[in-house]
Amino acid sequence: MRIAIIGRPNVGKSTLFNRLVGKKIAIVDDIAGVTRDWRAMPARLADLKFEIIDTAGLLGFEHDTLFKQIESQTEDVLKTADLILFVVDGREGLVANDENLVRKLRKKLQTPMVLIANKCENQKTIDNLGDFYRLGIGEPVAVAAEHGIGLGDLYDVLKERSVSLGEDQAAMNYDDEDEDTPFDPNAAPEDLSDRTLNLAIIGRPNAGKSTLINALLGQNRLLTGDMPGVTRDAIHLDWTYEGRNIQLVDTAGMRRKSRINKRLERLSVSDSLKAIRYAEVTILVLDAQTPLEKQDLTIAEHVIKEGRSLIIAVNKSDLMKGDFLSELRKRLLYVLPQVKGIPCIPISAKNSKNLDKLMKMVFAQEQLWNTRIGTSLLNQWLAETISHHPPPLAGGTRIRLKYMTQIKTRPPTFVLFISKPAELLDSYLRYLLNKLREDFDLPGVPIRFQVRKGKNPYDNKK
Ligand SMILES: Nc1nc2c(ncn2[C@@H]2O[C@H](COP(=O)(O)OP(=O)(O)OP(=O)(O)O)[C@@H](O)[C@H]2O)c(=O)[nH]1
Ligand SMILES: [Mg+2]
Repeated sequence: MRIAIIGRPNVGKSTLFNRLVGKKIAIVDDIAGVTRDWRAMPARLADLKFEIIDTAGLLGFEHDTLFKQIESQTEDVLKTADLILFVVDGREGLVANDENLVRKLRKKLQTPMVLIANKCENQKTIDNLGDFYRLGIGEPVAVAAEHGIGLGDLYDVLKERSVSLGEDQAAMNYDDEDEDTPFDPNAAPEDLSDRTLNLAIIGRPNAGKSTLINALLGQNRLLTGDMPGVTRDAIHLDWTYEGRNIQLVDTAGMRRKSRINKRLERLSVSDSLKAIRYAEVTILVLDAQTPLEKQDLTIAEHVIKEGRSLIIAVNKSDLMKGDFLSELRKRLLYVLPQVKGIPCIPISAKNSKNLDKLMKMVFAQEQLWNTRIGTSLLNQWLAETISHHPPPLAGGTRIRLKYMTQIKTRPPTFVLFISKPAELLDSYLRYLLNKLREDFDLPGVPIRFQVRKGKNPYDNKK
């Protein structure tokens, strides 16, 4: 069963959505019009499982340039719903826009509606709900989403509706990731084709992130616009590309911290940061007209620190003339020296240009991110590398690098056992890392190096 939440701005739709999903997914703030793009998530109420859709508040935005887009996208998703929860503000009472909205919806859809009166934490509010019958969509279910009040009554209504829909309660998938088998660096490369790839699209405001996702999906799913800050919530979208399941994540553009003074923008940015943490591959979208500004680098550094795979898409290349790319690639080596070989691809989201190439790169980087290097090969390499370029002396004695092994992938992580970790110079470690990247062909992959004191832990002889 697919259930959509709808209503005027600021009646508490996203709060109800979060309550039913059981997590604080949607950004909630006490001003009208926070939510813009709609989103769907698995939800449950006791034993009832369903999909819940949060939508932007309609009406009251007549002058907003985004409003036409919001309206048409909301309409698209409402057509796919089995049931609509029409939310009103019980405390405020019936207002004209509630009636206008019901009328508008009724003209377009026959979908059954349930009336939800939110913000009913007081008995007095509940006693005054009489007016809402005038909406002609039945008895209001009194709830207070913020406090979890009235969910029992909501359950009864939904249960009844789900029975009348003939719904079988097939469990919706909650994606509980990751088996905890011990890591084996000598195992064969993992087959990734059955995994869902989590791909986050990140960047500064107005770089064209949402436009890019719309182009990939081939539909107008996300709001776009020629002003910064269009996207607010990170939006997860299921997509299949060349047989591969992908979860695309659109994120709010991230500005410099010092420029952010509104609570709402802070919430949006922290949602974007969270999306990066859970992503496997990230596409950093740059605006070709102003590429690699300080903020772009801050975002890229964050991705690298989180160990996510990074690809740079230079967007709006349709506005550029000549070879703007080689200069950019040169600069990239110099401004992000910690990861050599980050792929950098010119695209035009607006004209759907070069997107296949971009996706090819996504899969290639994902594969590299999952690289395993067998232990004996790695130690052979270590011995050779050391003999070509020995580590520096520390206090007159040579530091001995004893053994190296990979302890995980995603990102590739290596442990180096050495006689005196504190004395190994960063510059030598950087040398090893770059050499490893070169010799094992790992361009653009974040690689982690841990240094530990000790002998080869697998060598029991001594
Ligand atoms: N010329 C040109 N314009 C583009 C391209 N991609 C996006 N745009 C325009 O750039 C503006 C911003 O696009 P969005 O997709 O809304 O940008 P965003 O990165 O999602 O922005 P926020 O959600 O505010 O962070 C819109 O006016 C787009 O039409 C492109 O490839 N070429
Ligand atoms: Mg956007």
